[in-house]
Amino acid sequence: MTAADINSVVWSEVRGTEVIDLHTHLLPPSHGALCLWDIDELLTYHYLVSEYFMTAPANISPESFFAMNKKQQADLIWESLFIQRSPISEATRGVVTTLQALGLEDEVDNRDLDGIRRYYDRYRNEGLKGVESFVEKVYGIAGIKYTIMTNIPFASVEAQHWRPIKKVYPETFRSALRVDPLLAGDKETIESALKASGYGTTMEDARKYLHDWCETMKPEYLMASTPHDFCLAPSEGGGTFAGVAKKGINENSIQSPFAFTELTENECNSCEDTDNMPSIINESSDFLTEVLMPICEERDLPIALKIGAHRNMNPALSPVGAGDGMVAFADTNSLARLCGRFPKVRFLATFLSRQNQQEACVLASKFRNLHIYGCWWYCNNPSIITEITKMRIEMLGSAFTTQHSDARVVDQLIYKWAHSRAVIAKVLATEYKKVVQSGWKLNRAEIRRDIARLFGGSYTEFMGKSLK
Ligand code: HDL
Ligand code: ZN
Repeated sequence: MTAADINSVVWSEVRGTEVIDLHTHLLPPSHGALCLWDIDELLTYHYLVSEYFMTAPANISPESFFAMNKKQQADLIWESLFIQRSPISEATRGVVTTLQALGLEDEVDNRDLDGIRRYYDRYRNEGLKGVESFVEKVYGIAGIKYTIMTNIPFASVEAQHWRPIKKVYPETFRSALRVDPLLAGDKETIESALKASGYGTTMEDARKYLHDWCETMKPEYLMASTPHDFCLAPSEGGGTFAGVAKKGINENSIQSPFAFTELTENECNSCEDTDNMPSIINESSDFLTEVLMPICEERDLPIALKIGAHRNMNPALSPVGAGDGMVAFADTNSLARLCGRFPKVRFLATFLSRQNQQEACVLASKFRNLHIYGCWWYCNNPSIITEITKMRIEMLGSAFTTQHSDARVVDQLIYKWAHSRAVIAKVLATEYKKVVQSGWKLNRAEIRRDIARLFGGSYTEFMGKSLK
């Protein structure tokens, strides 16, 4: 194969491979209003809300904006980011990519937002069947084998679709059981969820709660986004969640003490006030070692950790999640300790900080129970995807998963995958040319095999490899 051959072969193979989307916030049409789709949802994506507020006039406050309905919010965002300015950011360009792929070039050329809305009305007017056929169309355009959802049992608005009657939904949506509140020692959320479901609030109750939800949801994996910082509150005693936020380690459950920084008295006091409790994850907490890890081992269920986000950084923008996400450099040693301490548990991990990406590759090459995936959130931009993918190929070959969409709106699958495929294909072509120049002869079948691994095949192999 010549260099020119490689470009065209890699590009066509990347374009043609069906992907497994390891992480999204999508929910199926059966979940009603929780299934987000159409132009007004696209335009009010929290990334665009944040971008809008960088341009909004002073008399539009977040409060007044969030008091508007979706259509009014979308009108403001369209006018500001698409009419008064060119849509050159990743999230605005994504809307253009999506609309073009849906065949709306005339409406886009005419900047005809209401014309675009009329396109979507055609699906809406067919009710559930219309939404299902729209979702099917998007999966086809985006080349999706299946997406993995983010299912949160603590959110009653979602739990109602699982219990008492589990809604039927297609195999193209797989579940992932999100346990953030449990790891962050968010005792109010935990206790109210446990009590609301008729459980007590001991560790044993938590185990039963999690086992039962695993039976209900049959998740591909458990998941939690954890902030970058770990700290160890002085031990306080107590065995229920009431103590989790304050509790130190349970000496019986920790064989080798982790490196930790002792919280000072006043810092620890702040832990008691859940409103101001820092988003800490107590890596030595009883919950982690006595509830979460045992369940992952017992059920041979991997856990996906998304590391490095500070939540609620700007509460004014938080109603749609736009206030989240200070990118914090995380201590990857905590992940190393978890992988080393629980060798039978398989960990999937992705970091929010660009600065953590190289360490993540090193960890993945040291721990066979660790799989690195995706370019998460603020890393999900062409410039960063390029850098991360190149680094991962250099260090991990094809034993990782290049991308996940993190989509919240079904239509976003189109642009998030189209943009990523283009960037990843470019990086791959360069890497293949290097190996050909080094004297390795390649054929299309081998390139197709490697690309299938990078877009979900390595994940499937990792998930199929029990370490118990
Ligand atoms: O924690 C997460 O899964 C993040 O992806 C957040 O949901 C974030 O708000 C997001 O949507 N990023 O793309
Ligand atoms: Zn996410």
